[in-house]
Amino acid sequence: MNGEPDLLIGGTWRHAADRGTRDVINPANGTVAAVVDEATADDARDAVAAARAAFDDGAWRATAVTERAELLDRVADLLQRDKDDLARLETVDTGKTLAESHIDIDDVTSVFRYYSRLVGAEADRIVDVGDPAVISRVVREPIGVCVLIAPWNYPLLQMSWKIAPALAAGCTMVAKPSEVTPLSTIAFTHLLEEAGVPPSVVNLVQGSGAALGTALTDTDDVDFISFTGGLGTGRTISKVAAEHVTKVAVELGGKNPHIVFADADADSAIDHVLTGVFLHSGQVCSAGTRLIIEESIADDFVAELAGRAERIRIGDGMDPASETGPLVSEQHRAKIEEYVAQGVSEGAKLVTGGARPSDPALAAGSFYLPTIFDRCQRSMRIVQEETFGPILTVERFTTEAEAIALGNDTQYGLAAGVRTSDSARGERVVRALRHGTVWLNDFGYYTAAAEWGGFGKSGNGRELGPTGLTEYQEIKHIWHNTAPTPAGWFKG
Ligand code: TXE
Repeated sequence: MNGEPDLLIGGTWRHAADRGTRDVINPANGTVAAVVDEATADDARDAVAAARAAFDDGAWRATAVTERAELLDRVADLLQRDKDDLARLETVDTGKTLAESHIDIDDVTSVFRYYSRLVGAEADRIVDVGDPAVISRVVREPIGVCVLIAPWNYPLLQMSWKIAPALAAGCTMVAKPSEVTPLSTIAFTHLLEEAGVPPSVVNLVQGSGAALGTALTDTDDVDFISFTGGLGTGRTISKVAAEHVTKVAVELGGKNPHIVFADADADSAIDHVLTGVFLHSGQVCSAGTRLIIEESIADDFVAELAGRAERIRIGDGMDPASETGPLVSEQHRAKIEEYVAQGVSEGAKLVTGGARPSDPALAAGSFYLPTIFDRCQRSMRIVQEETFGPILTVERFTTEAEAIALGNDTQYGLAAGVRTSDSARGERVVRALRHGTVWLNDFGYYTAAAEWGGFGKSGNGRELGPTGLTEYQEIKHIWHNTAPTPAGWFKG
């Protein structure tokens, strides 16, 4: 960063082979926040080769589980020691408020603590095969070399969901943060070294997915690819990996319904719908971007919501007065503007927003107003496609069956919210929704101990929870005959 080498390959920090760099932009004001090394495809190939050699060498994967668990705890301690610095980097890079970034670093810490405890408690499974001479057991072993590709909305958090279980399992890895937001991951990789991660176990490259993707994924040297990002990229990676029969886990975002029945607690419903969609300016894979509301309360609810949306304080994430920051980049704002124009042309009713803020103090940043479209139809692109910005669409229903049908009417299936004071109905609707996480009378919360991932085109595989560790493991059945005798099948 800023002249220091940023690529960690084979235990050595180095610059890009062609000395290429990238300006990392602070989206709150358009200034250059840092200049980082931009890896070449050859750098990425070197990183994969280093991870391969470190795995095949066997020393890391043979470390005692207790040793790896202690290492994860040391990482967690260092994260807390450097929390303020890491949070500042995250805010400068993504635009999110400093308060959110602090929460992110605490969440990253809890992921390391969780996998430390979980891997330390793992036990082999003994299988009774009906022969007292045979000890049959099922053990878990590291899957091998992992490529970990993260997006820009929760840069360190998303990366931690991959690195923590990969280390816990005994894998080696190449991490690639988003080229838009690499700063926290670079700083964090230094912490991993400080915590005692052996050379070549974690390798770090940053650069554009288009330039590095082939080197990272189109190879027999990688055993597992964990990717979080857009649907199109997830498809590309899955196709390439299929050629090599490489295991892939992909988390590809969502178009998440928030269903509000007329009997829901109004105050918390309005508050959670607002937070669910406008937190981090909507750049959240589980953002509740589709309000699906019972017709009888819809007019009043939307009017109240619009008033609250207009009072959200937008500004530089470093300013403690800001409640939400800018979009991650000018390019991303352009995409949001296209979606808003599309919504208008499709006939949705623009209730509020739909523009950049008029405050001249925000003119240099990629800010956009919280936007609400009422009277939306399920066929509209703004209802079906992940906009990944501060856009809420409103659809109305009159029956429970209709609410469920609307909630499931998406190619995605990452998350959903249901709000009702009728708990029997709440349970019925929760079970009927085809989404990976469903909140009943709450929204947005998660824990390191529970699985995260999607149905449908939100992806394959799960992160977090016990399954988030299993993804990084191969399962081996060991059959040990302690008193061998001839099988006696062939008589000659
Ligand atoms: O994602 P990309 P983008 C959604 C959201 C957003 C859209 C596009 O709707 O508007 O995706 O965002 C790397 N081989 N989500 O374009 O390109 C890339 O460098 C290997 C949802 O930023 O998918 C980055 O590190 N890697 C989401 C990562 O993939 C490749 C979070 C994600 O970038 C690659 C972010 C390739 N061929 C966006 N091409 C979520 N699920 O939360 C790109 N990359």
